[in-house]
Amino acid sequence: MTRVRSVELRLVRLPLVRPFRTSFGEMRDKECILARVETDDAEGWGECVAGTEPDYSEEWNAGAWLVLRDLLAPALISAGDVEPGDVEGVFTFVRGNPMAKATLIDAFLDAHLRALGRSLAEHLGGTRDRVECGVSVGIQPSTEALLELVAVYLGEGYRRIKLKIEPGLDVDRVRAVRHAHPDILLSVDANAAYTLDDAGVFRDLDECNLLMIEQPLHHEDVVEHAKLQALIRSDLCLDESIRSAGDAGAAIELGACRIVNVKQGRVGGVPESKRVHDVCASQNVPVWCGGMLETGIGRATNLAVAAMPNFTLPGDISASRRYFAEDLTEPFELGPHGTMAVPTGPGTGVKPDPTRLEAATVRVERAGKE
Ligand code: NPQ
Ligand code: MG
Repeated sequence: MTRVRSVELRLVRLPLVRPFRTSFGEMRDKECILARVETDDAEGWGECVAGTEPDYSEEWNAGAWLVLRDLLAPALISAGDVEPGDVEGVFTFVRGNPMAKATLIDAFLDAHLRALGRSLAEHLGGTRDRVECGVSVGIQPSTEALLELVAVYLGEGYRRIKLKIEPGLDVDRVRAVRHAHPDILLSVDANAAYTLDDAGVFRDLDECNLLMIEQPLHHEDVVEHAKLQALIRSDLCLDESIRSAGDAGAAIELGACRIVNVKQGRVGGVPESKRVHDVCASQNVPVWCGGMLETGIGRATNLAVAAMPNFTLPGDISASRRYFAEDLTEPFELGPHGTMAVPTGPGTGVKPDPTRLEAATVRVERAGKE
């Protein structure tokens, strides 16, 4: 049991090395909230996966900032002595807002594990010390540019290529990549841009021998995904539609997907991501670790999550240099065979570099006593 003395919120901005375009828009910078939680025993860090606009999800930085500052941080501080298992309960008075909640749930867990000298991966029952890395390739201005970038990433050793698609920029582009690389693990992610009327697109994609098709349809519609899954051979994977272990169990029971993308922030934190992992494992549904172009803080968390045994497919966990000229932590790099080492230090095993953190900071506010 320990008491949270203070919570520091920080909005940071890092330029991306290249723009990242998805079916919902283009990003040139990564902008996110970092929380630093100080307890009686240690400090911990959490990274919020919300973005600058409510597009991927209904949460966004401006809203998450207020939820964190005015509701969640004060509740955590006034809760008195707590353990990691209590924090989700402290936050149930706020409905939804999983990304904001995850920030403090993870930061408190990090502080708790640092005080104990235990790593997050060990705490989660991780069974591997390196994880396989994939890369998510944004929509490119041309097929030629796409082929060039895919070749660069394959040259760096990535084990799986995921292509972002949207209506009109799908079958031809995917075919071209498959033709150039007949044997790679290749998947696509539509970020909810299609409807069941587009089933023909997915029938055509069946010919491309894809590892999976991620979130083709509306973010709230699992029934339609079940209908689409029945029409095609490729495995569907759900991302946006899965916000909890309950959602995962329901989607699997309905036949809406055969693979699940786990993002700790989307499901409300590391503890719920373990529950999603466990539900999927019990149904023999493989999972993999999604990504939100996190800084090194969030990436370290993702690596620990991906060390759990049912994470059997390569994650959207890429090297720091795929995203940023300079990360906030020591850079993460790809090692042999496109794998990355799971941090072994206490908690997430990483902390931001104070100078780079200061340089990236747009805004800071503190809640509670120093
Ligand atoms: C996905 N990630 O799997 C997401 C899309 C994404 C690596 O493809 C801020 C807000 C940053 C939303 C980065 C990848 C984001 C974001 C990526 C969504 O669908
Ligand atoms: Mg996705």
